[in-house]
Amino acid sequence: MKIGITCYPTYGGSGVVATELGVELAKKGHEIHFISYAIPFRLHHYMDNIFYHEVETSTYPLFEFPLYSDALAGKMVEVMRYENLDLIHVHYAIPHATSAYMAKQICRQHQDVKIITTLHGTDITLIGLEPSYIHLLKFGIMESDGVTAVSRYLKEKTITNYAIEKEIEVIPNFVDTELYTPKDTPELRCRFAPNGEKVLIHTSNFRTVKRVQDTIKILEIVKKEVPAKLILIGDGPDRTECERLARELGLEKDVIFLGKQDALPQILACADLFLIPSQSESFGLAALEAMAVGLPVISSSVGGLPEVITHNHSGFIAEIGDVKRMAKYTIDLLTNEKKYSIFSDNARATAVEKFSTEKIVPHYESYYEKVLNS
Ligand code: GMT
Repeated sequence: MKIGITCYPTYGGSGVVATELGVELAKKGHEIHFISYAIPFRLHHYMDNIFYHEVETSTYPLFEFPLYSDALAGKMVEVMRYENLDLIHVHYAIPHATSAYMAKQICRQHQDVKIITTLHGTDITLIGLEPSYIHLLKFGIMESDGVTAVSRYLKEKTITNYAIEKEIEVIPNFVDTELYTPKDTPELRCRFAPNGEKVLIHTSNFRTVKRVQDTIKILEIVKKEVPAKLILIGDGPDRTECERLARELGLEKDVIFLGKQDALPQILACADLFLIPSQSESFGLAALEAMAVGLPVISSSVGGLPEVITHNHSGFIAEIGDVKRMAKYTIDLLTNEKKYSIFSDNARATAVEKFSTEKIVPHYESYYEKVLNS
């Protein structure tokens, strides 16, 4: 198939999923055309059936705001026509689904390019509900030839929030379980925890919805019983506040801010436990990547997280903001070697058996076939 993929290319789960899906589909022989404003940040390797088409917006002074969705639609038209695409798969509905709709209409006399929209999270739970976007979001979904959601939770939210009567296929996110694999990395671990401390870890874009401050509050409680360090990977609006909180609690030596990192699989592999105390999370790809390297997860009970983490099996789930309980679960796992090892094995097994690339990518392929034949 000739497949166009549009996503946000920056740090974020939807861009990761879109990029890794494109690369996996290319490995299977499909021709992939990424259409975005920058090269997706996880698109590292050259393959001769992967192409990148950059969307350029005009800087004409009359346009106080860049006309991105129009420029994107224009680029989609070019790629649809000249590369003869079978379908365009857009990740994150706003504004990608409506741009794709516009491009499809422009090309419709000569070709019938199918549009598939994957809903990822805040496109449905937050931004799409804003009055400026709600009508466009609903239209974009209704006019897509196929719609997928990354969790059952997100599918239900879409149906209830927007009163949409549309078939939505749930295709969960996936992880490369060969890249994200348990590894013994004593040297790296020693740099973070030189005195044999336990290592907690969290990765995110440091937006308020992630409640990163809670991870620091959890460390504060855990440290009273177990010597521990906390690694924070990523960057974003709440980082400064997190750094301030770590200083205020006297934990500046124990909370290690690494910023954005490419070596995520290696760094994850030298930790003991992953924390994800989010306010809202449609799936929690970051937790899945951690589980793949064998880290049990302590999470909040929101959104799609319980579809990824099984309470008392691959981790523990607590109410949003209940840092005391999350800390208690953390201490429980860190002080019980046998239990820890069972949870770690369960976490890895869940990633391999339910969410591996090999399990999920064929699901997308068969969904594409279904939409193309419909
Ligand atoms: O929805 C967002 O704000 C951003 C989006 C992203 O691009 O990272 O995150 C969502 O998509 C991820 C990939 O499907 C999911 O793993 C995240 O849970 C989801 N984030 C939220 O629901 C807050």
